[in-house]
Amino acid sequence: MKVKRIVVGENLFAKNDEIAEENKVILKKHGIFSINIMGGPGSGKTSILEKTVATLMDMNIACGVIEGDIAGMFDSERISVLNVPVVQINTGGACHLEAMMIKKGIENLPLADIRIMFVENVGNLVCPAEFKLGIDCNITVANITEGEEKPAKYPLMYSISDVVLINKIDLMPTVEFDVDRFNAYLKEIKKDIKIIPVSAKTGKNIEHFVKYIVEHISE
Ligand SMILES: Nc1nc2c(ncn2[C@@H]2O[C@H](COP(=O)(O)OP(=O)(O)OP(=O)(O)O)[C@@H](O)[C@H]2O)c(=O)[nH]1
Ligand SMILES: [Mg+2]
Repeated sequence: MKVKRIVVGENLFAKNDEIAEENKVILKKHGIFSINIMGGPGSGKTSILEKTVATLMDMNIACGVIEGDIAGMFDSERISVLNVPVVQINTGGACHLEAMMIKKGIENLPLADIRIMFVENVGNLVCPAEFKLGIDCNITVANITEGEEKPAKYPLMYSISDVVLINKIDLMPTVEFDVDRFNAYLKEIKKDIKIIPVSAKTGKNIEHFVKYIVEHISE
């Protein structure tokens, strides 16, 4: 008998890519610039988002946020304090967001009222990079307590990122972190990647990230 072969992974990614394209079309139609924030658990994604969204709101640039977590409402509750529309997606076990989840998030945001849509992906340096979402800009949040070799160990996430934020630089005096080595590993993976060292705690250099976003809104 003839054996039928089904490659599940390929089908899964093809369907995901199709929905990602639909997301892109919907966001473009509404003139929304979208940003996918990835990074390891606890790297400071929500903390950076809090500072960045607050600054953008002060500039009268309306934001919406999709929060991705395996479980819990912790991050969406933190963001909702800023008075911006926020949707919490609980993946129920999946270690990443997929295009269909973003589609559902988009359906629950007031698209006519927002200019920038942030997505905080599930804290993970691997899987989020494998699933296209239909988002304009990928950000990886690294932090100095993770060690400087992480770009070399998790190259995919860094290779698909437009910007890397090196967070927690306020801890520099107490943590051993060789910035030059980190940057060198990163540049090996992606020569033209933008690197911004920040501290979400003190707010240092968050304005550089905001500037990058504002410059890209109209593109
Ligand atoms: N010292 C210092 N601590 C920070 C900084 N940014 C975040 N933190 C702390 O790091 C911890 C994790 O921060 P979160 O913003 O929740 O990190 P996250 O990446 O959103 O975490 P998950 O969503 O769980 O993956 C919290 O205790 C923050 O207060 C920083 O710039 N400096
Ligand atoms: Mg978070």
